[in-house]
Amino acid sequence: MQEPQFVPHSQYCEYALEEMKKRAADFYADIKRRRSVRQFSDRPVPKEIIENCLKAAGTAPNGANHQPWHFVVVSNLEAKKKIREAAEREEQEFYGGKAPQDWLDALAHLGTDEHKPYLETAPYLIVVFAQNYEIKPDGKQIKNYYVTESVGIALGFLIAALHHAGLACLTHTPSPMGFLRELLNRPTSERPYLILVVGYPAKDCKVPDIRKKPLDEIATFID
Ligand code: IYR
Repeated sequence: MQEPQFVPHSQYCEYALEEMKKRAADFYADIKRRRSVRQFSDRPVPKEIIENCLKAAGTAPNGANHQPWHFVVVSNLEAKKKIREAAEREEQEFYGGKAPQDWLDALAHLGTDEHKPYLETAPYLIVVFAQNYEIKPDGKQIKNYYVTESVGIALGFLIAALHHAGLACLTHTPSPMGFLRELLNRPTSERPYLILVVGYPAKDCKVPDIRKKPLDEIATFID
């Protein structure tokens, strides 16, 4: 067993209370402007921005620090086309009878359907994979822990980082997503988790008129 090694937490930065209050309020004001968009511009985005957002995602807390995620960044048009075609095939089934009526009813206000042109238009598709286990170069299999939670947290960091940089994104989950593993040549130890569509919103982009629940509905304080 490995002995724990500790170093001083020298990067922690404490703010004065007023500053802390302002930072919390400012962060909320900024993140609440974020919207999932389904109309993307094809304007290119420098890869460096995506790389830094991914580095931010990679700092997420996770099970046993195994970092059980892999991000495949697809900007190649042919590859995006293949993903679009496969995703639209799944969605045609979903909207054409596979999805139960209550699910379709729940989605109605978003105006979604089987057409996913943004999978081709947006400059980047970040395909997120969850690693159920890791195969080390010597062939040894390492089990991962809290994989779904860990990848969800990293994805949250990624979405916040992209928004902070000034980009829009869409969390897209064609179901089932098995085709992504084959298309992107990922090992069987990984399962496709989600496609994050990333870019600038289209000039005439519209978003659904929806509300977020107020604090008293999402939180309970026991003082
Ligand atoms: N994957 C489908 C359906 C869909 C499901 C949920 I839950 C959403 O919040 C939105 C869409 C699609 O992308 O159309």
